[in-house]
Amino acid sequence: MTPDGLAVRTGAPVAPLGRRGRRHVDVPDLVARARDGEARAVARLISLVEDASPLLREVAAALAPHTGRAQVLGLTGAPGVGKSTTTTALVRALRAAGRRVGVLAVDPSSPFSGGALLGDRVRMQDHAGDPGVFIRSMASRGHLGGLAWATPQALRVLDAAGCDVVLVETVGVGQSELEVASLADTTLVLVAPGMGDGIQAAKAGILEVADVFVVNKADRDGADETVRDLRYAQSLGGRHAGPGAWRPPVLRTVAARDEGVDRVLAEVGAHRRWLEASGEGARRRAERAAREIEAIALAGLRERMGEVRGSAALAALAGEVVAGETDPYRAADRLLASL
Ligand SMILES: Nc1nc2c(ncn2[C@@H]2O[C@H](COP(=O)(O)OP(=O)(O)OP(=O)(O)O)[C@@H](O)[C@H]2O)c(=O)[nH]1
Ligand SMILES: [Mg+2]
Repeated sequence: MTPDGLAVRTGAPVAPLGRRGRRHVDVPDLVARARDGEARAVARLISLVEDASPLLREVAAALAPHTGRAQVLGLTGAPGVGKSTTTTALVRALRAAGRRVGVLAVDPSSPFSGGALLGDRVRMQDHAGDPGVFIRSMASRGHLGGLAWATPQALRVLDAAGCDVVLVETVGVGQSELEVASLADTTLVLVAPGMGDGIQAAKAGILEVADVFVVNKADRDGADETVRDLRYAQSLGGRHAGPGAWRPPVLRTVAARDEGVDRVLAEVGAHRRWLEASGEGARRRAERAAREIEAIALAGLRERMGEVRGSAALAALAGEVVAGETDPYRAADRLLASL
């Protein structure tokens, strides 16, 4: 694997992180090569996202006409539940069906892990040398916008590169993981026997984001109980209860042996058809774009606020507040208006 976390079709070594920003980048050429499916160009573009490069504005403009085609599948679940194993099995099945596949492994909890870490655990050697697979792990590298900002932009790169399906693996079931999961067209929530029952799942909020439940490690004791718990928790209501609503199926897999994976893909297909028929698909895409705009705008605001800190303008306003000439709300309004 290269330092870019890219498994396939690597050519010359990629520059270390610190030097990347200083190299000349020909954006139109890079985008054209990515669209031709050149793995190194795809990797470079995603690195620009990770580094929050100022070139992203140009990249986004160049990518825009070529996006909107990829189907995004989110995989989330507790550490060790089998997300990477399932991802690998799904990639294998999708490749067998002739689909081009992208994999993004994101770790919202460790912004400084510097990529590579998670992707390593996807059994990438299985797909090494396959030009129809892009695998990339991603961290936000401490960028102020975080992964809510970075993930959709990386998705656009993979989308424009011709991926039919992009799998997004996140670690854990915390708030930021749920946020990333909610970017997906279809979200798979993985659970394993003995790793928390359906009630815990309900508490963690994963019932709300799941479109398909996968009880992995079904070769272990307790799988039946886990399935039952999830079904019980579902029966208590939630967003899936109404008429015409999608009712998330609860499936069993043994990802380590590729068992049950075809069924998962069949349900993903059924969910996709439901998304189209119900209009929910269009709603999700609009919601995703809205969040993306919001995240970019917020990151811009934060950046400008950072410049404000310690500035003469802020000092002057602080002086007025101390002197009782204005109140902090009005001062904040004036500050915002000046940004
Ligand atoms: N018995 C059994 N073990 C499995 C199965 N699927 C995965 N495992 C094992 O469970 C362990 C964790 O699998 P991963 O795929 O790395 O799990 P993960 O959810 O990606 O883990 P993190 O990325 O660390 O959160 C590995 O040792 C796998 O071999 C399964 O169906 N049955
Ligand atoms: Mg993993």
